[in-house]
Amino acid sequence: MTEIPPDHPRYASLMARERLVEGLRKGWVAEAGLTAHGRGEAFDYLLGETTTPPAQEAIRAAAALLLKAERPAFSLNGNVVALARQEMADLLRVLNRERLKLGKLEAKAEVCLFHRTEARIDKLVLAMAEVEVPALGRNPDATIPGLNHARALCDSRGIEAADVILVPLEDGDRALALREMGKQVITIDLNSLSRTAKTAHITIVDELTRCVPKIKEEVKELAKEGDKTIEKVVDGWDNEKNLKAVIDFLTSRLKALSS
Ligand code: PTJ
Repeated sequence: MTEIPPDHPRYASLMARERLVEGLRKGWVAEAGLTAHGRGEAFDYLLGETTTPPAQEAIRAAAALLLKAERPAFSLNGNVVALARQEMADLLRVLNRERLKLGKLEAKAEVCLFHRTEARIDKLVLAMAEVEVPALGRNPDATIPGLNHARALCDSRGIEAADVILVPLEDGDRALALREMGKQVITIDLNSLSRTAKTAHITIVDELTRCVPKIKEEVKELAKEGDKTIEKVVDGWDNEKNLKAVIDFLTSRLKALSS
């Protein structure tokens, strides 16, 4: 890994790149994952590399839906594991602790890849085991209808059984296929114009590593506030309105910068 000085003004961004390049070397990240990251970075730059007010609302809605769900699942790909496996593990632990208190089933984690190879699945399941998450994905026994074989494979105890699925950095096709299976899809995608962003029930337009700890904090907060608030947040959610608010934020920011 290239040594990045912590006082470099772009330290966080450069470290994220290093984690992905390292992930590619380890066989976690698909080659296309680097391009996907570059696209995300560009949108983050335009948004000011900050969690915008509409993103904060989406984070709260996502936390509420993850608490309300009967059988939530997290879908993990190469980029997500390389960038944020510890953050995802922490979120899963806190969510499951709160769900247990509510008498609900635990959320599952599953490695599910777009550019699927068995070698990558094995390495990513192992990478999650290192942060104490027993991720599914090694023995798929179900498929996501409407997708070609390899990228459709999933586990009947995880993604197939889930009513709510958190799929960060997802491809539009698969997000749609999951929605058509009747699932409520929560995504994290810096591109508010993407098909995934428009397809999901809740789109968090924020950077993955920045927003996952915030989802965790909202899970804790909402669990304290209780069922009524959770219901109210879920029922009041309007994804289209929120995506428009993100675009308004971006437009105002660019206008302010150009004047
Ligand atoms: O590991 P695999 O084989 O499952 O493949 C994973 C990738 C990401 C390569 C695959 O799902 C893919 O091609 O995704 P897309 O269609 O490029 O979509 C990824 C989306 O995530 C893009 O819209 C990016 O803008 C966005 N994105 C990239 N990095 C981040 C991000 N959003 C939030 N945080 C990021 N760090």
